[in-house]
Amino acid sequence: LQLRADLERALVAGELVLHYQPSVSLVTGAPAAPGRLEVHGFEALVRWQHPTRGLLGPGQFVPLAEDSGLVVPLGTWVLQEACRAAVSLQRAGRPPVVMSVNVAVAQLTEPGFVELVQAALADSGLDPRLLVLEITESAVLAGTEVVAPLLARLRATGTRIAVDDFGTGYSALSYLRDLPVDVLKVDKSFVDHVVDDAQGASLVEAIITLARSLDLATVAEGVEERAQADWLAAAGVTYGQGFLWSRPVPLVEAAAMLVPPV
Ligand code: G
Ligand code: G
Ligand code: MN
Ligand code: NA
Repeated sequence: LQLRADLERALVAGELVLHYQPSVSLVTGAPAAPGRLEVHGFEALVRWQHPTRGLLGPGQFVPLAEDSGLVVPLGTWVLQEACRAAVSLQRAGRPPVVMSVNVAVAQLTEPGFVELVQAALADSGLDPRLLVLEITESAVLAGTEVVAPLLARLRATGTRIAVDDFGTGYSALSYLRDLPVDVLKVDKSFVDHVVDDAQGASLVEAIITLARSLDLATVAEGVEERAQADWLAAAGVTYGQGFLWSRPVPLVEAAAMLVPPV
């Protein structure tokens, strides 16, 4: 496939870029200054600045990268770049925020991944506690016995672990008890129905109760409407992320969301 060779070249040529989508605190109440978001952190989301096709979203090439194994070097670049970006924000005088990075299962299970994370932290100087590694629920379910010890080793380095797309894996939930994780990212498909649908609301309430009992933070994904945000805040979801607050944006725009240097 042409795109595969293209993607290999793009990695080397520096055509991949990261955009950053903020998550905001839903629990601390006090709104930031008018027009400002109370940013808890950013999720790094990869894009491909293709020479002829324009800016491609991850949906257009991440699945291909997963099929071809290129997701491993791609993911390495994303991890390193996101750590550097987080540190560059701090060096520019911004308050420290959490940086979340999506990790494909092929990356996680590649020998040396834990060391790679440690090196990315050491090389950038990022505080490990500010790095969140997002693993999809389906990846977790695909191999709990392999994944659990890896997550434990990652967590021992000080990073946090989030279960992405939570609720879409139709899991028995028992895996959560055995997994060293910190955050549940409630999938948009649930968030979409909290306001207008009693059963949808019940589902999210159940997830929140579960998260509380396991001492996990929650992030509601894909929040698009104020009414959803209000419902989620009242229900006790910890953080929100979605177009209501911001789309994923380039680093300069992400920096501008944080309190400027004094
Ligand atoms: O940015 P967007 O909403 O189009 O992202 C679509 C999907 O691509 C999401 O599921 C997201 O997790 C995934 N994705 C974005 N960036 C990365 C990345 O750097 N690595 C991996 N493995 N997936 C990513
Ligand atoms: O699967 P993951 O959570 O990593 O993917 C995040 C994806 O969801 C990104 O591609 C991002 O662009 C998209 N996204 C984030 N917020 C919203 C939203 O409010 N609405 C929609 N439709 N997509 C969103
Ligand atoms: Mn994610
Ligand atoms: Na998700």
